[in-house]
Amino acid sequence: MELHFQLILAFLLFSECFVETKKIRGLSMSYRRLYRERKSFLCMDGSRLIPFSQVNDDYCDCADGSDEPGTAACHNGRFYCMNLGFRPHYIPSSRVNDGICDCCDGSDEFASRIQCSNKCRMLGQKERQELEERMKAVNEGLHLKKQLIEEGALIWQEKQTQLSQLQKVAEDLKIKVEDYRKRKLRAEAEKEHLEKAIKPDNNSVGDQSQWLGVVPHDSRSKVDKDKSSVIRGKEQEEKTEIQQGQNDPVRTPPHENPDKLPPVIRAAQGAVDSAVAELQKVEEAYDTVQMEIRELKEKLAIDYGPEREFVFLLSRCVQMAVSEYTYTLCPFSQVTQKNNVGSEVMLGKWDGWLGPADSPYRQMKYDEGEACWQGPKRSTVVSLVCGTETDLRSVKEPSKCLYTMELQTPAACSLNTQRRSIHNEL
Ligand SMILES: [Ca+2]
Ligand SMILES: [Ca+2]
Repeated sequence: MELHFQLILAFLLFSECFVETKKIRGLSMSYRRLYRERKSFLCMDGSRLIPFSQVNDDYCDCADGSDEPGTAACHNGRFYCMNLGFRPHYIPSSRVNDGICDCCDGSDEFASRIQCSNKCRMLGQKERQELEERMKAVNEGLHLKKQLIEEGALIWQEKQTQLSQLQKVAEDLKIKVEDYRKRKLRAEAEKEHLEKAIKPDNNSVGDQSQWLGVVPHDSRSKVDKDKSSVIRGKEQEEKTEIQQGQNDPVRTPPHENPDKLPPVIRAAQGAVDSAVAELQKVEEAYDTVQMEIRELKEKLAIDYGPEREFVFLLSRCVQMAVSEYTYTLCPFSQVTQKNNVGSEVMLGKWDGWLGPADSPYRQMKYDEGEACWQGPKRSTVVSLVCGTETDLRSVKEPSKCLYTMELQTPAACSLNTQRRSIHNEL
């Protein structure tokens, strides 16, 4: 009796299994509960209720194809490859029994004229090996990243020191500028004083009258005319003097020759000229230093990542040759393209990070490059990927005037990249 019961049970289980295999073919585990044998089946999109016998009966009943997960009856259906040992995935159900092995476990060709061998284990092994290698690379990258962070800290320190040195130089130059301005004013006052002292009156028109109005307009340096307003004021006076001189027939000298100036005035003029030249020199130096300070401050204001892991890139430019062009990326500065005859085109200046909110350091944007012929200004997007070297991996021009680059660097490695790469595989 008991044996008989067991036989019945075994038969029931077997038949259920048989029914199950037929019914649930092409379904993932999570979907199976929706296909439990009942009287009727509700299409996934809720559009129709059909008798359960019409599930996988090789006739498409549901508009969304959900009644035929295991056959090719619905054009929009999908078949689930279990692929044990590898990655499960869906294929369009039109590929079921089409004579081509699509699932690595061969399950899509269950009633086919061809025999598919199960390649899942082999594929899985290969993939695990690749993944392991990639993990190793990420770990190595993370190790290298630490060194780059240290290198970056030194560069950062250097820039800070450079800034305070430049600021000190600027302060000194500022004092010098003031000092040289005063010197110039003194020289001018001295000259004026001398001029007044030996200026002849109208009654004694002699040789000396020739130098009047000959304030060497042309011999004075250009700078003198352009620089401070003080000088401009003086020049105005002098010009007036010249005009007065010119209007007075007695005083107009025959030739404007500075050599005819009394030596003492000539010397005073020389002193003014050299004071002007010296002032110009220190003013130029001051402007240059100020510009360097501005540029340095701009560099120091850039976001170099939570651990300043990208600072080291300030001292690196990377290159890649693609057909007749050489592309150069100087991170946080600019991107250029040089052709084989040496002419260079700017593909963009550093604009900022472009990555998504959760990982902003995955992309850089360089824009405002040279304009294309009859087109927009060139721009470049650089994607950063984890690698054991800091180098360009690819350069492309996906659309006109827009360039994309892939920069691999250990600085882009993170535990997240590690997780992401695993996630992508599974
Ligand atoms: Ca059907
Ligand atoms: Ca197939």
